[in-house]
Amino acid sequence: MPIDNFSVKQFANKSQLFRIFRKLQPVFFFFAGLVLFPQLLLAQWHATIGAQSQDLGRQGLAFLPNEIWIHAGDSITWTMAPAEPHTVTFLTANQLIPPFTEGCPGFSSDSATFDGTTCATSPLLFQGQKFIVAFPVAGNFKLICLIHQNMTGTVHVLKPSESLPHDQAFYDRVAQEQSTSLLTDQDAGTLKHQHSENGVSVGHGEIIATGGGSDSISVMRFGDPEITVHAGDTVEWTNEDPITPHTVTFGAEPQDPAAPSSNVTIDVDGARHGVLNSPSDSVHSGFIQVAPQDRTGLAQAPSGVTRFRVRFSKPGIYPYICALHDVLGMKGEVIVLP
Ligand SMILES: [Cu+2]
Repeated sequence: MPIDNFSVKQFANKSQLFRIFRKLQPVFFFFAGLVLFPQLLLAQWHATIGAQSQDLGRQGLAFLPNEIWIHAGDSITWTMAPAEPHTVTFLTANQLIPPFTEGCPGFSSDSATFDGTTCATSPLLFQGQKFIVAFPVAGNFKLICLIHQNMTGTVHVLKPSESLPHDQAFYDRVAQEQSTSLLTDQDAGTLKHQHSENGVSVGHGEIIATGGGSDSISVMRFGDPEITVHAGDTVEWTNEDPITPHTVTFGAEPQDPAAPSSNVTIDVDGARHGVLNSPSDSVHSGFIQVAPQDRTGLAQAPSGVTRFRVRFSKPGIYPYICALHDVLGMKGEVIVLP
């Protein structure tokens, strides 16, 4: 047989083999994948973070659902719904809750594994972003958001031999129900307290417990966004949200929103106080916020600074914002008549 002929035949055989291999390639890679990455066999669960009203003013600060039962080896993908940022964070037992700027410490970029021995947290997640956590071992793990207190949940990781109580369709339904109930809750949007004359409420909210943790709803709005007073009057802002800090900020936005500006003084009752002489002046309340909830066995928390007062000495129109939530539309205006 001429050598050329042989090569042609061999080539023909080879190309036939190659065609078969190409056809079987996806199957081959699938099985090779299972051998190399057995977690491909394991379930992927889905949950949502947060809910919001169309005007962004009402924020459901919650994991939806906030309690899920899965098998060891499964993973959960959380997807961000709202404009308000959140984190997906699992700390180790007794770990102090770190500031969200530090992570736990550090952040995992888009996925993490949590077995209870080393903490895991996403960075700040924004609308549309996803974060995946794999749970290789059985256990009951608390889920928190580093930014929002009272936004907690539980992941129950069972052994593969144990049966799961619910399927994904159940969780989708619960998430939808929890979201709707947060966004339509009537109490959260109602004025709860009597205000002094020229009083403006700063946000409202509520904490709602479920068997797996707590959700909360925050209305990121000034109760009376436009108020008219006279020169010489003082307006008093009171934060009525059980968790969320807010600010009352006139003029320049500070670098650090937590601290009041240097022209703020403290009244005898602990409220902060500023004076504005012209609409072009700046004054910033810093965070006004209720004290965190107390727990038996721990030192009580000091009373929170919930009030900010500003005296307007000259007529004019004084726009202001909450430096934390102006992107959600939390803005107001004081009209000062002569
Ligand atoms: Cu705010």
